[in-house]
Amino acid sequence: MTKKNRCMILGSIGAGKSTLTKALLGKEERALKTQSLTYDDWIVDTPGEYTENPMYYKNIMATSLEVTHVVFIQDATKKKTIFPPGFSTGINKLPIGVVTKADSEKADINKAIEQLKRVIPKGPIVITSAERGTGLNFLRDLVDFNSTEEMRRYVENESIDTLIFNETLYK
Ligand SMILES: Nc1nc2c(ncn2[C@@H]2O[C@H](COP(=O)(O)OP(=O)(O)O)[C@@H](O)[C@H]2O)c(=O)[nH]1
Ligand SMILES: [Mg+2]
Repeated sequence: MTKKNRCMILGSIGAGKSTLTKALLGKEERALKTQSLTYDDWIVDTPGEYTENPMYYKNIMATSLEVTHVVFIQDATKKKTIFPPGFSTGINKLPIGVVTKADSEKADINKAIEQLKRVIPKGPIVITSAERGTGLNFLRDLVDFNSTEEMRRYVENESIDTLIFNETLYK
C-alpha cells in the first residue's frame, strides 16, 4: 500500500541511498548509479552530487517542496560527513537521520550517529542495514508521522537502541 507522505533521500555518492530505496520499496533488483532525481512511489532518490556539490542546493530546496520528510543518510563506513552542520534546519521539512551499512565490519555506528546529530539538531535517527533489512520498518513508520513531536513519541515508545531521538540544546 502506498503512503500519503513522501520523503527525499540525501547523502553522498555511494552512501547507500538507492539500495535503501529499493529495500524500503521491497524491490529485488540492484541499485544502478543514480543519474537524476528518481521518483518511485513514496520516495525521491537523489544523485549523491546533489548533496556533495553546493551548486545543487537550490535543486534540493525545490525538490523538498514536493515531500513531507527529508532523509539524511550517513554511511557508517565513512569517517567524514558531507553535510554542513545544522544542514537539516535550512530545509523546512521533517528531518530523519539514517545510518546505513550497519552490518559492515568497517562500520563505526557511534561515529555516524554523532555526525548525524550535528546535521539534525532535533529529530530521529535510525540505524539500518539494507543488506540485512534491519531498521527499515522504523523508517517506513517515521515517514507516516506529520510532526517532529509525533516522531519523538514513536521513538520513545519503541525504546530500542537502534532508534534514537536527538535533541541538541544550544547554550
Ligand atoms: N554492507 C553494506 N553495503 C551496502 C548497503 N547498502 C548499500 N551498500 C553498498 O554500497 C554501495 C553504494 O550503494 P548505492 O545504493 O548505489 O549508493 P548511492 O550512491 O547512495 O545510491 C554498493 O556497493 C552497495 O552494495 C548495506 O546495507 N550494507
Ligand atoms: Mg544512487
